[in-house]
Amino acid sequence: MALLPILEFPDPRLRTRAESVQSVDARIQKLVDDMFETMYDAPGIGLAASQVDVHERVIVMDISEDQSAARVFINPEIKIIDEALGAYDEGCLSVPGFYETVQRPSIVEVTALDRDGGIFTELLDGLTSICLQHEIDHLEGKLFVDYLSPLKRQRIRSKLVKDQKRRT
Ligand code: QAP
Ligand code: CO
Repeated sequence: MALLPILEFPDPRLRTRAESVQSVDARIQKLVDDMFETMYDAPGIGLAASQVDVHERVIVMDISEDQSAARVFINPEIKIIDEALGAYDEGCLSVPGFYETVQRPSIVEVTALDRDGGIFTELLDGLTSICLQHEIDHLEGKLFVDYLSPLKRQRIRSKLVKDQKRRT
């Protein structure tokens, strides 16, 4: 297993639209395992392959506190079941140190492939639903800061660029 470097906003590579996975083979399974290691190390609750500069439709998630609820979504498709929006203070490993309220539909149905390539359909609510929608946005090149006002987004951008310059 390997820790993968995480791209940070405003890196333009985060704007890439990810391609569908054609076959869930050993290469994809290794990517999934490396993504879990990277997410748990951070620590985070969700990670899209786009964030580690792999532009394929792979997401890992674990919203538990003890690494007991690992989930994999490959080529996820969601259907909004309830249009009612819920607000959640979202963060992102690609936007470290910032949490802002975002509104999204609360209940979705997802169809995806698992780590073995098996297809499943599941109704999701709560944080799992919010997190999956956030991660699917990554696969489209979209970030949670895109839902904020231009002023807030610019402030976050400036602070992160400054941090990134300090580190290099
Ligand atoms: C996405 O985000 C998410 O700023 C997953 O300094 C989060 O795992 C979706 C993290 C909340 C919905 C609600 C963020 C770690 C982790 C940071 C994460 C940080 C260290 C974020
Ligand atoms: Co994110």
